[in-house]
Amino acid sequence: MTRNSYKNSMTTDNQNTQLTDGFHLVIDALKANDLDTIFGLVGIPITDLCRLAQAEGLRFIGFRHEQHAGNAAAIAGYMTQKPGICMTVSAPGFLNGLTALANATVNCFPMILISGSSEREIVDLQQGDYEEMDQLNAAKPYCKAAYRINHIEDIGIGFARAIRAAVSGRPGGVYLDLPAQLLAQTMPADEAKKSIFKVIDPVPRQIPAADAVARALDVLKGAKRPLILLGKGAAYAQADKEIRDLIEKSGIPYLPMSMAKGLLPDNHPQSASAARSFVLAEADAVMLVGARLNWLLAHGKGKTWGKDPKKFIQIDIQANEVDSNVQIAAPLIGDIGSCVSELLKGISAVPKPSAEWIAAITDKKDKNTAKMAETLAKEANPMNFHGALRVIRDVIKKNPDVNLVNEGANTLDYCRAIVDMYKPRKRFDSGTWGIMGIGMGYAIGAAVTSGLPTVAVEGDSAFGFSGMELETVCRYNLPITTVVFNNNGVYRGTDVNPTGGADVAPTVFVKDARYDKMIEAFGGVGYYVTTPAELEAALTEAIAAGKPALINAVIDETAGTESGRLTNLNPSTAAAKK
Ligand code: ADP
Ligand code: TPW
Repeated sequence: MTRNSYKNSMTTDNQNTQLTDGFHLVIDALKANDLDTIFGLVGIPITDLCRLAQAEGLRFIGFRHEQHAGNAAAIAGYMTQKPGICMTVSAPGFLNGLTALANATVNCFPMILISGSSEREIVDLQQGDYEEMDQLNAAKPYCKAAYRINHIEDIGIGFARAIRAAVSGRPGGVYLDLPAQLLAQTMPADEAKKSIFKVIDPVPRQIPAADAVARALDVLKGAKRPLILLGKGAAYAQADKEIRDLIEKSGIPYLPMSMAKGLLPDNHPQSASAARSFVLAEADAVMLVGARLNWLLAHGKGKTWGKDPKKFIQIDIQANEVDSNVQIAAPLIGDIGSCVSELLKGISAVPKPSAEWIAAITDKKDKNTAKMAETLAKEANPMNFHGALRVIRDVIKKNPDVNLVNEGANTLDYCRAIVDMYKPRKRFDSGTWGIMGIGMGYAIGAAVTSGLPTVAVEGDSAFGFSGMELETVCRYNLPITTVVFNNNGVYRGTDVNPTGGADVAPTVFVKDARYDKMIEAFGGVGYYVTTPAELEAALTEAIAAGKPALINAVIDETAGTESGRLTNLNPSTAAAKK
């Protein structure tokens, strides 16, 4: 198909029947469901599909590597509750996108990875086709659902299944396999029109059972030291007002997980973030709202959770999440908006948390906040993580609409703790896997979806995973400022090769790398800063300009720790040589 033929591709056959084809119906199915943006990378067999998408008014954002296109789609899905769309070529393109699909599924973000695929007859007999791969079966273990559309008549239904699977219940990644032949198939246009439809109520409300609501309220009534824990499921649910009402009407202190920061502003008086260890250890009843008791919460047991047994209430849409690690006293299964609304009806009967509990938390918060303020106020030279993050905290406070993307080890851990968020769904980070490489993909997805300035705070190692997408940022002239915390290596830049050989140590990079020059190669603005004052000036200017920029922030290469706050997860053995 050539460029000029798109508009006229409704061809006529001998009987003058208008025909349409798979290319058009795929685009029609996306449009019918308001899926207006494709993040992808072209090649056989999807190049014409992507061209057609653009010709038909969809936005096509082309990437340099499929993993980042997939990450952009995933974060778009998280922000909108509509599946983000990623489109790739077969075998290698599909596999590059698969990491993002798996990551989306693990994080409960809705997305659809659509990949073209080669001739099934040849693939199934392993006869050596171009980019041969059994993609459907390769995808299955790593996503929520995987489908292939074999016949043009099924395109409408195929998309409906993919959309529903992605967004209903616990959201996740869906793989949709489109064989090259499908795109070329034709059918009468009038019949085709009837086969495409808008999915009705793709995210149905799931109302919790009354007895489960009563059980949850009973646990709260019996609690002396209650705590609410907000996870990214709570942010995703877009029940912001209900959640705020529940917290404020109950008076219960709350802790946001990383991506739930900003659901209520981090300076809210009931936030217990500055007393995190204290409240986790001391609370006697904990209500989880869209948060799993996985490694990020020490599996709900052990030292983190203190000596005395806790009663957990768990609000989640996924029934078998309950009891994953410890017994849940009151499971509340349904969508968060509905569950919280039901709880609100009975919340006035729940006694307010005791004055002692609130006073103990306030005392701890005040002490920890004062300690942190002291650390942040120190003018370290060379600049360290704290000096740089103090500035980022202040700039974000002045620009609360900014999307903040964050990855790295120390860069992630300190930024999460230091930089306050003021609005929901503004913080996007390494999430459930602690994955590196989401930086530019999430930043592009967030900037394209919201149209708002986006700041990516990146460890230098973390940035390297997706750094080539700076060209994408510049090509689409996106309002993204990337701040690279450059300390010359993975974690730190100080390791030495114990043999004295020419190779540097496994964690070490080129010293004083000029990441700021990379963006200049594509027409963006590069800044090189070595002090908090320079960082503040550069970041303020870059956000106001709303244009692609990269700030190379030189950080003391001795600052930080191995694996950030996860040092203890590195295996060690008594047999290791000292
Ligand atoms: P965090 O990492 O912030 O602790 P998790 O990703 O572990 O959060 O947990 C998110 C949880 O939220 C998942 O168990 C998921 O099933 C749940 N969830 C997602 N969306 C909804 C929703 N709309 N209603 C109820 N639960 C939801
Ligand atoms: C896909 C392992 C965890 S954190 C990290 C790596 C490589 C980089 C830390 O260095 P950085 O940060 O970014 O310079 P900082 O602030 O400490 O200086 N591959 C993948 N995911 C993970 N998590 C890793 C490797 C890792």
